[in-house]
Amino acid sequence: MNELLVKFNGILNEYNRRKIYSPIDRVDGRVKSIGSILEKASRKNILYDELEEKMEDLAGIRLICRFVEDIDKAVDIVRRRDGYDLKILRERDYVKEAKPSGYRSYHIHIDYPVFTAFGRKDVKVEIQVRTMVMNYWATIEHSLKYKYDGNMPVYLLERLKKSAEAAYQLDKEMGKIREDIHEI
Ligand code: 0O2
Repeated sequence: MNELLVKFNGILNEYNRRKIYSPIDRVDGRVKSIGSILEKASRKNILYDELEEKMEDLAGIRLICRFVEDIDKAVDIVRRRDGYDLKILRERDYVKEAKPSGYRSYHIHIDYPVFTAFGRKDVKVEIQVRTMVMNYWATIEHSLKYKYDGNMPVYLLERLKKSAEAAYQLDKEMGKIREDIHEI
C-alpha cells in the first residue's frame, strides 16, 4: 500500500510542480480492519485460508477527486499502468449506478506485485476513486453503520440514501459551476 501511495502521490506532485490542474486531489490508503474482514468473510462465505485470494480489498487506496468529471481521468491514470507495474482484474462503476445504500465510487481491483526478500508475491488491492463529497458521505455512513452492527433501522437507511442523492446533486452542481466559470 505504501508503494502505491508513493507512486500516486508522485504523479500528484508532478501536476502540482508544473502548476497543472490535477484530476487527483489527494491519495489515501487503508488496510481493512479485522472487524471488517470478519464481517465480509461471513457475508461472502470466505474461509480463513482463502482470505488472501478471495478478499480483494484487504489493502486499498483511495484517489480523491474534486469533481465527478475528474474520476474518469483518475481512472485513466490507473489504466495506463495496466501491464506495467500492476494488473487490472476488474472494474466496477458505482458512480453512474449507486449501490442500494446510495454509495458512489469507482472501484478498480488490481494485482500488485511486491518483491519481498523471498521472491515475488502478487497482492490484491482495491483502488477506490471518488469525489471529496462522495468520500465525505461514505466516511460518515461507514462510521454510523458500524455503530448499529449491520442492523440500522430502515428509516435511517432511507435518510442516508436521500443524503447520498443530495450529495450527488451537490457534486453535479459544483461541476456545472466550474464549467460555467471556464466558459467566461
Ligand atoms: P472498509 O473499512 O473500507 O474495508 P466490489 O467488488 O469492491 O465492487 P464488493 O465485493 O461487494 O464490491 O465489496 P464490498 O465489501 O461491498 O465493498 C468494498 C468496499 O467498498 C467497502 O469495504 C467500502 O470501503 C466500500 N463500500 C462499498 N459499499 C459501501 C457502502 O454502502 N457504504 C460505504 N461507506 N462504503 C462502501 P468495507 O469492508 O465496507 O469497509
